[in-house]
Amino acid sequence: MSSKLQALNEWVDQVATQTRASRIHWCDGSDAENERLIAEMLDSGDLEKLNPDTHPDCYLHRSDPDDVARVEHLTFVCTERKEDAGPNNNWMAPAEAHALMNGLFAGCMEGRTLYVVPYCMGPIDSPLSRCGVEITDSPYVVANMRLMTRMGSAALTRIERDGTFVKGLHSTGELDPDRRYIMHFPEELSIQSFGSGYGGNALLGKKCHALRIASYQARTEGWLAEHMLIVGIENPEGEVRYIAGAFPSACGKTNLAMLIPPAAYREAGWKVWTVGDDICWLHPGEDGRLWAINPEAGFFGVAPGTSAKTNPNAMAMLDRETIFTNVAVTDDNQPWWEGLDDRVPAKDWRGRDFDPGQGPAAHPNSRFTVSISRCPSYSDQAENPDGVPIDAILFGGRRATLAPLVLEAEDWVHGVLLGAGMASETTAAATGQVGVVRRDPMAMKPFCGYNFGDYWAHWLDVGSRLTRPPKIFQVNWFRRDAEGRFIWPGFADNMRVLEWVLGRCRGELSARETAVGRLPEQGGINLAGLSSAPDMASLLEVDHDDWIEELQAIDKHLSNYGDGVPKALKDVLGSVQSRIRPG
Ligand code: SAT
Ligand code: MN
Repeated sequence: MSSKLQALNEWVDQVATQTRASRIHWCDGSDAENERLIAEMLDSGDLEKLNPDTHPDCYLHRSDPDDVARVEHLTFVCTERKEDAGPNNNWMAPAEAHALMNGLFAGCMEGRTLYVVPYCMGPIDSPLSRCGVEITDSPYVVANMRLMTRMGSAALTRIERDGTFVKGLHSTGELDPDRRYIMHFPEELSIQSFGSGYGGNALLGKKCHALRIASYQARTEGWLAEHMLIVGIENPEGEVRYIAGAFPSACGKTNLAMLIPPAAYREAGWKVWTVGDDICWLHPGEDGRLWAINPEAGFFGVAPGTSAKTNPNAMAMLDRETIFTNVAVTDDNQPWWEGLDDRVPAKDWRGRDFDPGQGPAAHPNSRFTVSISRCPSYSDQAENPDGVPIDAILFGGRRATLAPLVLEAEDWVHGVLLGAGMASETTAAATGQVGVVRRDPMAMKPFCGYNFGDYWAHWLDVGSRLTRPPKIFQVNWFRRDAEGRFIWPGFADNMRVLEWVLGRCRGELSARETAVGRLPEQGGINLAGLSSAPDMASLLEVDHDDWIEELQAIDKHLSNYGDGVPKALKDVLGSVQSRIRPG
């Protein structure tokens, strides 16, 4: 097979020659193709079948133990000018990066099949969608891309029509951490990834295309590619309003995206609809609003902590047609992870007999891959080619102190400052130390394909073109008390904060003005039905001394990004600083 697009055929031929691939397979995305691939992976040991009675069509993949998370220190943005990549990215000159990658890819597919994976990010018929082709030698990547994107013949037809696509070249190589690189060439709309089979490093449609390359492309085309969930909230009158929310990896985006409201809300008629859990492309519409699509078609969610209590919708979709990566298994071969229930697993994520002395049974970054259409709260608007209109944007982090439960920005520019100043404790989604507070602007620190200074200027530019911009809020579900316990119950109860947010958007609720932004009035957050009232005074406190330090730290952080940082952002910071007094 080949395509009607000459440029695509030539690229595939060139890669096949370079990598000396033994076979070429053009993926059509069909069930028959998937079944064949799964059978091959069961044979090769890439996959194990899970209990077919409890989990039909579910499989377990065990990664190389050194290949279980994104590798930010080996991820590069290769622009001609170093300033264009910015201090937020590792940079390498394109010529140097190409020379390095050419050396790694030479002959790397000898004896292997080269899969050509055409995919579309976003609904196939949406003008907001963009396509790519991933060449990979990993059947695991093919099976995951089939769940995570619109993959196969329909995407290829669109690519042939568009005449353009993002080129992604991937090989697992030898899975040697010393021969591992994830390279982005935004000016060429191309990605090259070698030496890892892990999600964010290898499923190139996700972070590599839909965030790093797309954010760069979005800047030139006047839209935003963001690390955000998209959720629709239906009120008792049947009106649905949409919220987009940026949170760093492993901070509960998936749980929030498929939240089931607390009983008191459900009884009153509130519903939550899932549009996306990780990535959001935002386009200014002709009506002056911001319209969002989810470029993905599936979830690559964190397994540990997912349970009937924290995310019942996820549990309902994970019992069939799911690929699990690095989870543990019970003695009757069901997938298991910490926080699921009180069973004791038989084998850990590495396939060893479970021994609590050797650490957690499931890897802390173990994942499930499942089609979004299996989600019980899947929104009927998720396939709308126009996207959904966004009323509110949330910027959230994981912060034990300082950041209140919710804080509303005064306007778009102040909201962009809240996003730019975001900080969060690190998680297991990336290799490195866990639990250290780091600045993670718009939760895009690992994913913005260009200089943050230019990125914030672009945010301001997009805002200036909106006559009905969404309101922007900062949220923090993770505040802790003196004993280190979470103060806010989180999960389903985050609905209470969303209700306040939407009440503000509709202009129905008043707010308390503070030096750093608008907070709920006393009693403003609906606590009906909670068995014990959380300490709202602590959750909504604004400690001036802490904030003075925080604003100084934000000032310093902004100045790391040089001359491109918009003056308007520094002016708002200055005006917040001038309002706040010690004590
Ligand atoms: O980077 S992944 O897509 O593998 C997951 C994440 O970190 O959000
Ligand atoms: Mn993510």
